Amino acid sequence: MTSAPSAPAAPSRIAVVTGASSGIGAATARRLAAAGYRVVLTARRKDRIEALAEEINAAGHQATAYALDVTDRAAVDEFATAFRTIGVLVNNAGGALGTDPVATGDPADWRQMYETNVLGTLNLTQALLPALTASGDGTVVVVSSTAGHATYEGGAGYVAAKHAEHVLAETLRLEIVGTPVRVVEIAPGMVKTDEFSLTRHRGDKEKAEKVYEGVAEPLTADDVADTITWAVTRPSHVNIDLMIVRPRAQASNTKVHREL
Ligand code: 8X3
Repeated sequence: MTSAPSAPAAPSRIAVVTGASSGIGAATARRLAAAGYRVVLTARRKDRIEALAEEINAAGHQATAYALDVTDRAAVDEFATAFRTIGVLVNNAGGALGTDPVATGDPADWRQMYETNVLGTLNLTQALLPALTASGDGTVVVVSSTAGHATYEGGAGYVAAKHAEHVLAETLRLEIVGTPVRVVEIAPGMVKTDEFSLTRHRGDKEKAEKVYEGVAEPLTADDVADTITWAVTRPSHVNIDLMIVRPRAQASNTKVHREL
């Protein structure tokens, strides 16, 4: 006998996606909406998520936009009051700032990366856990990174933050076992998006592009969204603890095949 629903049991189930204004978050919102979720798009950039919600609704799916800074705990708590139950929370908001070594990295960058990646995930997860539990079948997704599983020179503050995010996911899974909530960690490697590398390199396009130089096919945001959607749409009793997802050309954080 098989049981592999590819859509949520109740079509009205809600999926909240953070960092939905671009990249992996936007692609995940599109895919979860197509899978039958009512998607709530959150990000700081209201115009972007409103445009994406319009696009999703025009395609016959359901989406709403809610401007939110995941580091603002009061705003996150206020946001959470809108939900009695939700099916899925995708903690995607975050990113990297700089490639400085530990010896000279700016503590302000480290703080900001910790705030967005780790405390942002903590804020949303704490605020929405009651609604996820009340759904009787909730899923928390943590979009971490391969930087959360091994380090590399210049990774410093980002690697530290992503390791913390990984540990948050693992600890939460231990603590809430027995409740109807799964914790799924998706750890992408090299993904070429419009903004990740550009933000990390503070707007320097040349440096941002060099990251992907000669790599035949880095992952796309949609590749990762596909993986997230697959994990979320497994039968309720199946918990995909962790998936490390890299392009074929990348064997580790530092071993990348480049055709130059
Ligand atoms: C992004 C992957 O290699 O830039 O999370 O750390 S990497």
